[in-house]
Amino acid sequence: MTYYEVNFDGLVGPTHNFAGLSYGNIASDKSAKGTSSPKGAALQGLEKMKALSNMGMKQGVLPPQERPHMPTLRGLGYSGSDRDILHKVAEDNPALLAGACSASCMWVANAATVSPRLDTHDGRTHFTPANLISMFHRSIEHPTTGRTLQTIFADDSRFAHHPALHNSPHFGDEGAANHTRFCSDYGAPGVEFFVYGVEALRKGAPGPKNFPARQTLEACRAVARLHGLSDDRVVYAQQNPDVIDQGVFHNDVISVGNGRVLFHHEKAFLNTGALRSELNSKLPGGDMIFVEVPDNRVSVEDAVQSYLFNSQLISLGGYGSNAMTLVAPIECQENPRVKSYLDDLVAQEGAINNVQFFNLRQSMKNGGGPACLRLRIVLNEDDLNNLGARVILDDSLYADLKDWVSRNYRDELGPEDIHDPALLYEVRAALEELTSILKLGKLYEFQRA
Ligand code: SUG
Repeated sequence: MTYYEVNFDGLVGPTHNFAGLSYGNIASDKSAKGTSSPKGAALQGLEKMKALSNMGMKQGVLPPQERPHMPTLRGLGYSGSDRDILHKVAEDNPALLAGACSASCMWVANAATVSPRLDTHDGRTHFTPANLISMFHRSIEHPTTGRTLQTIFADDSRFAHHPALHNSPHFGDEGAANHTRFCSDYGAPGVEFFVYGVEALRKGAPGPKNFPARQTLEACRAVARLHGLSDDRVVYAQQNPDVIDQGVFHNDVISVGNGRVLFHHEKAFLNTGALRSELNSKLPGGDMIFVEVPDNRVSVEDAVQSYLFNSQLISLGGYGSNAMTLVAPIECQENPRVKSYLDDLVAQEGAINNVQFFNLRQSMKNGGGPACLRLRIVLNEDDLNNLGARVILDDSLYADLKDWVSRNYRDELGPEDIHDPALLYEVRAALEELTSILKLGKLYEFQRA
């Protein structure tokens, strides 16, 4: 049976805005209080999905969440009508309202960690939604994320769903942004690679000094245990704390992997030599290929500015052909040092022999590049035929979603606009329609009330 790596992209939600909510994420900080374009953002994301689908990739879509999130505000003690609550929170604590309004669930690389059945103890594909405990606005995502994944991957003979890890900073988990699976074929057992920022329960363990380490070793180990991965096919590696302090808040800002290839910056990890030999010794059926980008060609600053490593690394024409394509943000084409490095990389005709640039500026302004927008899930034909919703992109779904965005999204959203109760009603009407386009049933709390 053929297995595919399916990219599920987060559909950008109607409240996409620039609130400067993520400490340690330089782009989010720089864009704070600017005016966003929710419609532009959603269409940019859809164009990337369509382009990948046209390239022959299997492409899925994950729905946005209800924002502002009224259950969060009610849970924090606000009461009355939705309109009263929004008015009161805007007056009391605009930062809280901004957190409850963020469309951050679009970055589905942080939605969950997924281990394909080829790697797990019970032959099912396992999902653990990320608790995203480091940032308030993201910590409210996981209950809906879990429900969404359970709705789509509903067949419990194929799929196993775990709740998010403990709500404690010691178990800070940011999902697939810090997890990569290497394999010699998507349908063969692989080695799962977990990258953490700090070992939280060990006093004096190395970690960043300025910005938060969002992922802990304890969280990585817990996910591996829950998914039933065997120790001889898991590798844990620590991110270099210095790069976290330079704005690398997730490992997918400094490295990306696919198949047997790890494309990474020279300074990405704390102990590169050790992780290389461990990956090589644990990868079933083959050797790894490391493509290391030297600091004297692309500095960490350039990597963070251009999001070179937040590219998707994809195998066109299925796994096996060595030709991999890098799906990169347009900022990489505009940065002369990154562009020159990429020109040389492609000219070498090594593991990565093609680069395609995409305009995702709306997402990029909040620190979300091509790889942040996608969650990779290895599925076979039977899995694809047994999904619980209409989420695989084809021409007709693309047309429906484009039409839905064009009719329901605002062209612009300024910092004050999120105080407008009309936005909540627009979002709900849009999501109601979306659940019927995607055949998701009553996914959202407001539909169940
Ligand atoms: O968690 N930005 C997101 C970006 C996530 C990127 N994901 C990956 N690297 N996989 C974050 O920092 C900014 C929202 C704001 O400032 O309005 C934000 O949440």
